[in-house]
Amino acid sequence: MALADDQLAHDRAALQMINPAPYNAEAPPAALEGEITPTDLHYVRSNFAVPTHDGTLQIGGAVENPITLTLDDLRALPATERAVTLECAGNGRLETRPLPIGEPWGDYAVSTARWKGALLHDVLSQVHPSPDGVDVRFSGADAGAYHLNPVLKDTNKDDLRFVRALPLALAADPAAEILIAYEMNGAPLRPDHGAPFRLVVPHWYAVASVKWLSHIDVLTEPYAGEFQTGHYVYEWPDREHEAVTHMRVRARITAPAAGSRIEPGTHTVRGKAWSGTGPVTSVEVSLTGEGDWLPARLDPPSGPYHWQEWSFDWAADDVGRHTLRARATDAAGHTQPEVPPWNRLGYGNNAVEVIYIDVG
Ligand SMILES: Nc1nc2c(c(=O)[nH]1)N[C@H]1C(S)=C(S)[C@@H](COP(=O)(O)O)O[C@H]1N2
Ligand SMILES: [Mo]
Repeated sequence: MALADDQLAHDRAALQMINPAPYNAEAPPAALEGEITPTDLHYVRSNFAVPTHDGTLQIGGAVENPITLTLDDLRALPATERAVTLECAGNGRLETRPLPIGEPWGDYAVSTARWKGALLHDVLSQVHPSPDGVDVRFSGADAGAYHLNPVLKDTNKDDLRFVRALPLALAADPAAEILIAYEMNGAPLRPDHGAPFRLVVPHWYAVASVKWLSHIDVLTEPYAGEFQTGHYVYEWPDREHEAVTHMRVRARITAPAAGSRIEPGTHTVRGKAWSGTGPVTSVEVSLTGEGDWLPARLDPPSGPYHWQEWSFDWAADDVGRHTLRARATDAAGHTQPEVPPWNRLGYGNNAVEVIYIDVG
């Protein structure tokens, strides 16, 4: 117990804690600098305390051949390793107006790690899902009291489990490369990131990537539950609600640091851009408010599921305060809006980032 606490304290030391229990923390700015975020700097989002896990994964429901797998069984399957950008759907909530309820994430609930594991496809093909299968349900080992609305205490629930589902057609698709991951950046998963194994669903907001995975069940009816149809839904004021699925296109500026002071001269503005409906095809920079958008250099993707680097040489010769904006567009034609449409729970805020830099 003491050992586990020491490990958790060590793992959490470099993060910006926003809630101690359940533990939620943003990444520091350095997490976005490299191509891969070191594990110590990867953001953490958990709805419940880190659970104990019995080390098994039970796969059943509407299947011909239910099985129970251990970590060793998963390791014995062909391994796939992919760099995957995970972003919380609530990232950017703090800039949403009016401010919604929910964890007050700034803009650092996003990180990229190398995840290694077995393909979900390979595991599902061992159990032979029923042709009537519709959804696949993934249960975490974590459960507890859940504050549906911290203001209205009477909406609390005493005992909820973290459960999510994906359509069977997606879950069983080998091309989707959904992983049951047991390694992160070359080491066994740490407790905050879902040890001993978790789902990693590329391109989706990270709520789909169920940590501490304990059960997988094929369902013949669409799944409904708190984390699927209660939360993680875009509640638009003026149109049908929609499920939170793919990450929206987004660019971040990583250098120069927002609010910093730099010497006059030419500086390279750098950043990252990603999209769940990507790849990103262009990033543009604006040096004014209303006005021209100038093309930035965009590195080609070095893998299918992670952020791309971009840069722009800025002749910052004039002393004074300057504004910088960066806007990404993806292959599906999606572009970042200045002001995304508001939704009640504050998901998917991919507004164009605005920073200022003082020159001189
Ligand atoms: N079992 C379980 N899985 C979970 C969650 C959770 O609370 N419980 N949170 C989800 C959410 S909302 C996010 S953003 C990601 C965060 O993954 P990370 O903590 O490894 O960054 O885990 C997802 N998987
Ligand atoms: Mo999230």
